[in-house]
Amino acid sequence: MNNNSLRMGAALVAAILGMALAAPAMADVVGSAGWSRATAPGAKEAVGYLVLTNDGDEERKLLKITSPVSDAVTLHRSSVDAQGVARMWPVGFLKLAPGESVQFEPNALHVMFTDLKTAFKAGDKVPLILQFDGFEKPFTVMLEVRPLVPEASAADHGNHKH
Ligand SMILES: [Cu+2]
Repeated sequence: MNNNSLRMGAALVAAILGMALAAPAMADVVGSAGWSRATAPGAKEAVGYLVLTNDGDEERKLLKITSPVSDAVTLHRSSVDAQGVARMWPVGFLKLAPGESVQFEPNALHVMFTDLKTAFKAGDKVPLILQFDGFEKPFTVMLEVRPLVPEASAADHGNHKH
């Protein structure tokens, strides 16, 4: 290989890399209607709700969920049984089929912030950063913090034990 072919090889590699990097981001998963609840004094946990919709034609898997307000952001599901006892368990990952929309809500699927770095106050906007497979970059959904209401804690958390 002489210098010229080396240079051409390097140029070709750069072109291929450039094409990969320039591939359009597939913005086919959309997050909307994000909200949360103000935290009680001293509380180290908070909840988050939103709607995720897969507008694309491929299944998308939620790989990672993070937020600057907490180092521990996980997905939970909760339900209330026939005896009125609320239970909650972690959900490892979430898949969205093409066209599928998933609604997070109290007593069902929710985002759980644990070990909060800062209290949530009504009117705050909390960023939730979601990374789906097939996306080069994560995207952010803002959660609008609603006031804490007396009955909310039970509805949001049930008998939540971490
Ligand atoms: Cu939870």
